[in-house]
Amino acid sequence: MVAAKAATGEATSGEINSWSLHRTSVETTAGAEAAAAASVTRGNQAQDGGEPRGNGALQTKASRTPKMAAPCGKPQDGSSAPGSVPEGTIHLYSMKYCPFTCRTRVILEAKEIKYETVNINLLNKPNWFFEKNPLGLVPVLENCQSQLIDESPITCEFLDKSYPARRFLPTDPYQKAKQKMLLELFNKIPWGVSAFIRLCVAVHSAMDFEGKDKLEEEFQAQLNNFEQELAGPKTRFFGGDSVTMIDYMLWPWFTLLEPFSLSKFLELTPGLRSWMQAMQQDPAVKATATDSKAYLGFFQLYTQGNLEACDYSL
Ligand SMILES: N[C@@H](CCC(=O)N[C@@H](CS)C(=O)NCC(=O)O)C(=O)O
Repeated sequence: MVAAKAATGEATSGEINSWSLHRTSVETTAGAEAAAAASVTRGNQAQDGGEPRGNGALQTKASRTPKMAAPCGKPQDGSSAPGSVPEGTIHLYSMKYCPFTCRTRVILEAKEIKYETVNINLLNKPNWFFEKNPLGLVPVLENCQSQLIDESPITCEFLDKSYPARRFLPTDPYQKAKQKMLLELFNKIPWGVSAFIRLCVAVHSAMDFEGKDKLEEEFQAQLNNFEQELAGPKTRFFGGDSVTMIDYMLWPWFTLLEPFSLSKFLELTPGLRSWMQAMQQDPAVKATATDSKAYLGFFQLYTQGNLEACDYSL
């Protein structure tokens, strides 16, 4: 029904603008363009009481129970920015499946901060989002003073300092430096951050390709390095015997092992395995967990450039 409506071209010119932005970064297909229109139509439908989706759909998170609501009056459509941030809350510009955003979300949850999620369709970004972050990347935080903070580790440190009731970054300068060094290591190593995702996909999807054995060896070696980080001090978590910032910074990538069927690589790293089990018990981790099936559903659409991807299972 939605696609049929989209095919009739009922989108407004503002909505079409945001498609043009999309065209600069992602190759579209006719199917994907129809999907773009579908997402726009759904945004309009949301204003009439349907479920708000990406491109500015506001999701209020006032407690641990997720709840869809429109704190600024009504859900936003693809072309208009959400209203100003009410006092006592904070906006998180997000994409459900983004591991960087997961870092920020898990800290918001762990600190029980009241926040509102603004879902951004990263394959069909609204113009106004570039005013929040000229790079067009999520996560971005916006507080009620209209201060904008991006880059996931910076958003997390900002939250840690602004809401100090429960601190996750060590106050001891050396311990803090150690956490930052470990994060840098993670960012730099071949499987760090987005390379990690590419590697997951390569190992998962290609049955056989040149260099696969070497890739798997490298992957295992890097996991072993992180195993040593735990084995050396014999602690349960990377920063000691309770969860700290570095655990939350690394966690989102480890959650990808299951959807990409890479958990077998943990057979040789018992420390990492028990770290993962301990992390899975953490209430903030539980509150932000994404179902493996949903992740793969999103990923399949995303890699096809399907503009519905970021809305998958929202
Ligand atoms: N270094 C940034 C990376 C953020 C990032 O790459 N986010 C991705 C989503 S997972 C994004 O916004 N991509 C949109 C794009 O590349 O256009 C951080 O740590 O926050």
